[in-house]
Amino acid sequence: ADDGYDLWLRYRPIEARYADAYRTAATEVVVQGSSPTLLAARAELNRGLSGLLGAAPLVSAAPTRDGAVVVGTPASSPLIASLRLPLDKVGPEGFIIRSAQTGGRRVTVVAANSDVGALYGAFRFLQMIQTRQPLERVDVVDAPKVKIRVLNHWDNLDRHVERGYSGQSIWDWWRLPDYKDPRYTDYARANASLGINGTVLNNVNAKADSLTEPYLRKAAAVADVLRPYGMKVYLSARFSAPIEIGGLKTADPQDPQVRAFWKAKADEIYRIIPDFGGFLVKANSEGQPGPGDYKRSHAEGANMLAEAVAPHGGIVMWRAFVYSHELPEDRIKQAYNEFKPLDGQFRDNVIVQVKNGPLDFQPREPFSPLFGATPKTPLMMEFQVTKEYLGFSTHLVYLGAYFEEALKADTWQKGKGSTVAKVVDGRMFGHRLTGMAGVANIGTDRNWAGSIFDQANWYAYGRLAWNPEASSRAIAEEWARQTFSNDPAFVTPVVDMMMKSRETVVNYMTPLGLTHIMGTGHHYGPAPWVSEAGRADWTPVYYHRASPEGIGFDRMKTGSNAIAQYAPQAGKELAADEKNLLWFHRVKWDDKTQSGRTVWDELVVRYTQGVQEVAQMRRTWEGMKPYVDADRYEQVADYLAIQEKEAQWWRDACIAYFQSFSKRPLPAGYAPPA
Ligand code: GCW
Repeated sequence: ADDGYDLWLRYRPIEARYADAYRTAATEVVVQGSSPTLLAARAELNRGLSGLLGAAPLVSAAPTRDGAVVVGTPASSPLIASLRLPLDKVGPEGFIIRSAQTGGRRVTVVAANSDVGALYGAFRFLQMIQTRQPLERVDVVDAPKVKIRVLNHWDNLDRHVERGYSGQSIWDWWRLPDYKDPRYTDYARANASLGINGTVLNNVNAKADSLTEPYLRKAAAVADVLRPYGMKVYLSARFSAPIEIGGLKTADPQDPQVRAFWKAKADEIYRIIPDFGGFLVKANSEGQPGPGDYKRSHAEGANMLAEAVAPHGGIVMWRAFVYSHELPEDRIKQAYNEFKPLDGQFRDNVIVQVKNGPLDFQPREPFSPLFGATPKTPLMMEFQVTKEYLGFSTHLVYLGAYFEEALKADTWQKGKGSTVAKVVDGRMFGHRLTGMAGVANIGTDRNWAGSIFDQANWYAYGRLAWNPEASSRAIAEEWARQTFSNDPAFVTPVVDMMMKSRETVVNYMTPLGLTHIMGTGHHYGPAPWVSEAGRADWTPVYYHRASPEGIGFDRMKTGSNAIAQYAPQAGKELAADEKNLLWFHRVKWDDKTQSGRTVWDELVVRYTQGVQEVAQMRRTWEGMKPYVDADRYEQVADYLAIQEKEAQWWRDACIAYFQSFSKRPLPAGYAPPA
């Protein structure tokens, strides 16, 4: 059955009418060098070309004919060294793919400065065939613009995945380290095909156990599988580990014994995993321990860990997702308030990891005001690939469009064009330590991600981590071609559908800047009426503030003044954008929106539009039946049916609830179905 296991690395035979051209262009695989990474490149080319071209390619030590594909580095390959390619342009992980002549033969060279760069190039070469690009005169020069490109698994040691909608954790801790599930290799291949170069194996809500020797040995076994594919292993560290597994009475970062614990722990980790990447830490957030428990700052906490890993070349990714309900403050202001004053206090191997928005991965949020506000502290982007607040894995929502919106946002912190992407890739303040994290949507489901279209979100995350200025439309197209079909009759409508799907989910869940009105705890369906959720900042009514007078959260000067955390021009633009209306403003039901309709009418229209758009997605998909195998076609079709039913649920529930305040009729033509 075609269950989606192969992701975008399907390598199915290409159409007969193109096959000959590609057979001529890729006759022979010549990988010069024998490191595990280069052997992985050779194996991938073998696998890919065998599938695509219908027969295994010749594998030779040196080119013997036209159409040879020569892969390697100047160090591994005398041939590549002799070509004098401009490899100084592509850094340690980039590559050049170029048509060349050597010994009177026409070849395609895949060259890099490192073996991993060559592997990335091999994947790109296969992708060019998968997407039917011409191979006659190839000249691709590419390199990642961001250094740390990591997945964050919110995977617990008992294999439950927090906010995971695709089965259990793929990390089979019980059978590790002795049994290495072959799936780890496929995971590494998929990530390497995108250039993802690291992974945090365990949940940020971490258990100290993950830092004990048995678990380190298990993590080391995973690292062994991932290493040839250029991926490093990182671990989430529980800040109170010195107490839980170190036998100490405190985890105070100023305590010499605590510092000694972390130093010794880091030394131990690097003995077991010599290329360990470093720690990810969630501290003083949602009940997690942290330096604040000892009246120490986030910088003091982060620096202690950073000092411990520094001698080994490790880093600390310290999350800025902090908030506490004890503060009387607007929750969305807290991260900025805590971290902005710490700018300049972090060690140089610390990078602060910031969610795209100041709240929590909502269908739409303005960008976090921390981006651009810390010239002395590198910030990495944290995107959520798993769709916690966007319909889990049954709703079709292409997040590439979401990620692109966040990356393109202009912070105005150094004048016009100071985009979030420029903060993330380090150009804005000249930072060399740069990064992007994606909270993984990966699990034990055969299709990895819970649905076929959720594979596109993993894919888009990886491509944007490589190049934060890439076009999400181009990425969607690449993915659709590799995953399904190159037929324009398929590609065009499906890419259009993917690109619109983000705005669609905003329409049927949280239009006009509404936010956090999902069911408390699970975050799936609508529950704007919940007024008691244990704490105010988890309560939908706290966010929408609907009343007989109006709706929305005043975050302007007259209210919480969160708007003042942005550069003035950015604040102006955000506040004027109707997409953020109820996020920044409290308005009356009869206030006019840009369409000329009242706020109430506009809400009804948007919710309805969301449902109609899902119905349209279903029709589009029905037209795709001829291009898709039955298994994958049916699953997508069934999920879209769920999505339509639930979009209707969102619409009806939210309109009925908000109408109990607005007391206004539905606009003409917008009555719910009988
Ligand atoms: O989105 C919220 C989730 C929590 C998560 C937290 C975080 C890992 O509801 O499940 O915890 O964010 O990002 O730390």
